[in-house]
Amino acid sequence: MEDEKIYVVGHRNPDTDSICSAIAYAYLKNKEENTEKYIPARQGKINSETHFIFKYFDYTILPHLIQDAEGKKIILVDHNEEDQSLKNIKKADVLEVVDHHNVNFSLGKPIFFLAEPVGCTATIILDLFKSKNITVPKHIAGLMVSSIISDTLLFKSPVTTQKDRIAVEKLLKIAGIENVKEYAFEMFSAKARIDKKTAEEIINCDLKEYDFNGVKVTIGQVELFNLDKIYGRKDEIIASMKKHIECRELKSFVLMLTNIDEEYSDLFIVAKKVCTIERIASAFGTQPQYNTVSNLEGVLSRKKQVVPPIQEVFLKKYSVNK
Ligand SMILES: [Mn+2]
Repeated sequence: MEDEKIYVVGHRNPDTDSICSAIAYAYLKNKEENTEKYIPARQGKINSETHFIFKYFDYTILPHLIQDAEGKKIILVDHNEEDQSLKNIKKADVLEVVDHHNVNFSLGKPIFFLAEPVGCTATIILDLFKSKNITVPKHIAGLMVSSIISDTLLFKSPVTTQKDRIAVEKLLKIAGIENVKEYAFEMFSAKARIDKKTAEEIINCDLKEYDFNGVKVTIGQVELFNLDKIYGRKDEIIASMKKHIECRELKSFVLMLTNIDEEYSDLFIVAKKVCTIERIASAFGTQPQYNTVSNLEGVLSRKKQVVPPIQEVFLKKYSVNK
């Protein structure tokens, strides 16, 4: 009998870690079980940073595009929340989860669930390669090290742990990258080039949906070397964000504009109600100016520095109303 396919997939609007960890983990599982049934998959287009990485390592096989999980065997990497996962994920057979995010997951059976508070899924996967005694090939090491560089912003982000640094050191050698700073700069530049992108592409590049006690909010992030060009297109971007919350029936859209050079973020915020914009700004102890919160110094991580304060204000709102 032919082996049934098992799809390894990262989150919606996939970033580099979601794409590359799916590839790396599917590779590991196939080697371990001497099979080809594990298929790297993705939930959408790869971004310009991931595109650069594929080209750099001469990797040409895009993960298989899937959208509906119904009836499929699935392994989740780099996410575990239903809101960030495939359509009908509850109707799938989820076999494993390997992730580095907040755990928000329930299933009616025991599974292999590995979550570690490190900067990147690829860091966890490297451990698994080691524990199973499987060699990391050069191109996989390249994809994995790129994931860690991307998720930790080359160690600038507060999500970075010592384990991520050690993993990068090991993987750089296998991947044959000599100058990590230069390589990271090229990677980030590929992502930061927004000239040729439409407003819709810019806002969709890296966004995640959250359900804060019934309030659906999307939080996106654009990483840039300076924010001038994005402010030059502010009207267009705000319009596109408004359209997005209408289409997906969200309460609000927060877009982090992260200056990775000077290490701060501004926020563009749109919401159905002005008071919601104010509430979100209040999470950062400030008032919004024309849909904008400026100069959040040192704020680089959505997961650690933006999601928790916003979540807190929505929880507060609910406890007051109840
Ligand atoms: Mn990740």
